[in-house]
Amino acid sequence: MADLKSTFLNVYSVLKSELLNDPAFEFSDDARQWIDRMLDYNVPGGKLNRGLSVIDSYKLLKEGEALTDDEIFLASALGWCIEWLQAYFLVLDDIMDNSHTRRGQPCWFRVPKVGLIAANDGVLLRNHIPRILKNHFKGKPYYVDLLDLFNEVEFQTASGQMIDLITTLEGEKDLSKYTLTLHRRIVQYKTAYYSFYLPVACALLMAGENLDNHVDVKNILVEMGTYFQVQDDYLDCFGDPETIGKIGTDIEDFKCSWLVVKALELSNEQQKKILYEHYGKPDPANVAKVKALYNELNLQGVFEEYESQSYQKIVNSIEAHPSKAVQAVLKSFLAKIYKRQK
Ligand code: GPP
Ligand code: MG
Ligand code: MG
Ligand code: MG
Repeated sequence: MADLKSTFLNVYSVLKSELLNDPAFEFSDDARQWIDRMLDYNVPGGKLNRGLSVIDSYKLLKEGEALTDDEIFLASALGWCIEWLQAYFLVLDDIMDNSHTRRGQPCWFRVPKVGLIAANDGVLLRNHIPRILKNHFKGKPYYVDLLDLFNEVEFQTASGQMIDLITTLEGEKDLSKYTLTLHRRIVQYKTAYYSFYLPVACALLMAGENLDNHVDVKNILVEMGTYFQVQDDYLDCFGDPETIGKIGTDIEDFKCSWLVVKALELSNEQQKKILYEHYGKPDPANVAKVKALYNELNLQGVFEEYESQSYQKIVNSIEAHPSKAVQAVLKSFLAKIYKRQK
């Protein structure tokens, strides 16, 4: 049997071809080609961690029982719905963050002749999700719960994204409001729900579980998602752009990044002055000043300390969970991101 990733990629081709032949729209050749290229450019090129986690989690919840081909297909389709959601968020996030590259290529809106058509492509990507769900899950007892889950998580993400964006508004740039509490709130909503809770929640629904009975699992996953976004903030400045496939813009964008929050916490008055003067300006010279201060404050060391503490804390909460199968799901997810470089 082919390995999991190639099975997963085959399902992408099936789902794409269904969307390209959607009877609800009369495709011209141009339209079909546009969607085809837009999907290939934005959907399958990432690490696929979120999508693959649905299949992994479902397997672990089944505790060693062999999955049928149908179950593998369905878990993969749900995984792809999350990858579609992620593609939709990233296409729009890159416009909002004025980013340059993503997954080692220009951001979609920067591709010649795409520009702000990318905004509509984002809307289309988002609308593909309920179409995939309708095609493959309509008769299932958990269909309504799936729709509700995707809607809730999208709402949470857009709300987190809004806080992320309005804190950076021109004229209201105020570093004194950047605290760990604000940071936590932003990342919990903009990242943790869709990246961590959603894949496991999809697997739980497929396994016939009621999500109301798994609030403890949700809390652990939100903790993991917070840790993941701290890594993302760290890599934005200290990661290798070749490896992470994107060039950081958090300093220029005046983002409430974990790094600036820590820097504010650790700075003396004179160092704070440097931050107030240079943070959130587009000029590379200003960015360099901020980065030099981050080095002076040894933020790499501070991050490493955070990373091991946070990891240990999450492992402890996982091990306190009564179900061994759920523990395995959570541990497998955590192992995928611990000390990641991309
Ligand atoms: C990641 O933030 C958050 C998202 C991708 C959610 C976007 C939500 C929308 C409703 C558009 P980030 O900007 O730090 O991610 P990256 O570093 O990958 O650009
Ligand atoms: Mg962003
Ligand atoms: Mg961004
Ligand atoms: Mg980032």
